[in-house]
Amino acid sequence: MFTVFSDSHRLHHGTELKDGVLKPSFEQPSRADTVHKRVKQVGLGQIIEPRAFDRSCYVNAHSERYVTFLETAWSEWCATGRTHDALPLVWPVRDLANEHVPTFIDGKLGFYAMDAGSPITATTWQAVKTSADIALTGLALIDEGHDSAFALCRPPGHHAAREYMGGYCYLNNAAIAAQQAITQGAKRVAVLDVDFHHGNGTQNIFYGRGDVMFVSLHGEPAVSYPYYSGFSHEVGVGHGEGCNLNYPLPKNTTWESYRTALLHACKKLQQFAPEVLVVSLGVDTFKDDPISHFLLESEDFIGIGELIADVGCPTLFVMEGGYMVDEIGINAVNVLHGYESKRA
Ligand code: OKP
Ligand code: ZN
Repeated sequence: MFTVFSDSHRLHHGTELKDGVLKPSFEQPSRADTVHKRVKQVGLGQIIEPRAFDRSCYVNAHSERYVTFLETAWSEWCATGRTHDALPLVWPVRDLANEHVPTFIDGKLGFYAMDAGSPITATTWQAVKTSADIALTGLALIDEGHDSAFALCRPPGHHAAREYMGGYCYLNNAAIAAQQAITQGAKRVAVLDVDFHHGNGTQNIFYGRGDVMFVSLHGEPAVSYPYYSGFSHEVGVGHGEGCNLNYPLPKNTTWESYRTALLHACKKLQQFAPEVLVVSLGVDTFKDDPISHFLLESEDFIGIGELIADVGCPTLFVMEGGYMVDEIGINAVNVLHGYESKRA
C-alpha cells in the first residue's frame, strides 16, 4: 500500500486548554512522525509526497467563507497586536445572533469554531492545506487503479464541519476526499469512522446526502467528546435519511463488543455498495490512549483492518486521532496490514 506523507505537518503545533490549564496540545507533530517511521520500518510500501490541489476541492466540502477565514485568520489576529496562538473565547450559542458573520477576528473565531481545541498559528494554514492535499493524493492513487492508499494526514479532520473547526481539526480531509470522488463521477461513496470520537464534522457535511453514507463507531456522547452529537437517532435528513449511521459505545468497550458493532457497520456498508470507501482512521480506541476510554489492544487493530476489507471495495485510509504516541505507529499500521492480508 502506498503512503502519502509530508513533513509540512510539523508547521502546525499549538496549545489547548485542558483541565483549566493551557498546555501543549495532545495533537502533536511526533504523532505523524511516529506513524511515518513505522510505515518505513515495516516496509508497508512506497511513500510519496502530496500533489497540490486547487482550492475549489476544499470548497466542495466546506463553505467559501469558511475556507477564506482559515486562510486569513492569522494575519487578522496579528493585525490586532497579538502574537500567541489564535483561539476563540466566545461562541454564538442558541439565542445569540447567528446570521451575520462578525467583522472582527475575535468574533469570527467563535463563529467558525466549535471549541477552543484548534489553535491557529502563523503556519497552521500551510499544514492544514497540505493535510487535505494528502487525502486528495490518496484518492488520486485509487482513481489510478490502486486498491488502497494510506493518507498520513496531520492535522486530523473529522471534527471539522462545513463551516467550523474544532477538536484539532480545520479542513475535513476524509470528507474532502469523499466529495472529490463524487465530483469525479462516483455514484456512491462511504465514509467509515473508527476514531474514538464521533466524526461530527463528516456527519454535518453529508447529513442531507444520499450519495455519501457516513458510519461512525465512537464513545457515547453522554461521556465522550464532542458530547452534542453521535447519537443513534441521528440518521440523516431528506435525501440523506438512512445514510447516517452512529454506533455510540460505552466507556471501557473491549474488542468483543467493538467487533460486533463493526461487523454490523461493515454489513451496512456492503449493502450500500460504495465505489470507494474512505476510512477515518483514528487509533485512539487503544487501551492506553490518554484522552479516550475504550480498551482495544494493539492486535485488535489487525481485526479492524480485516473487517474493513470484507466491505469489498477500494479503500482510502485517512489518519485521524491517536494520542498514545509510543504505540500509534504500531496500531495504525496493524489496521493496514489486516486490510492487506484479506485483499492481496
Ligand atoms: C480529536 B480526534 C478542547 C478540546 C477537547 C478534544 C478531543 C479531540 C479529539 N480543549 N478535546 O477525534 O482524535
Ligand atoms: Zn479521536
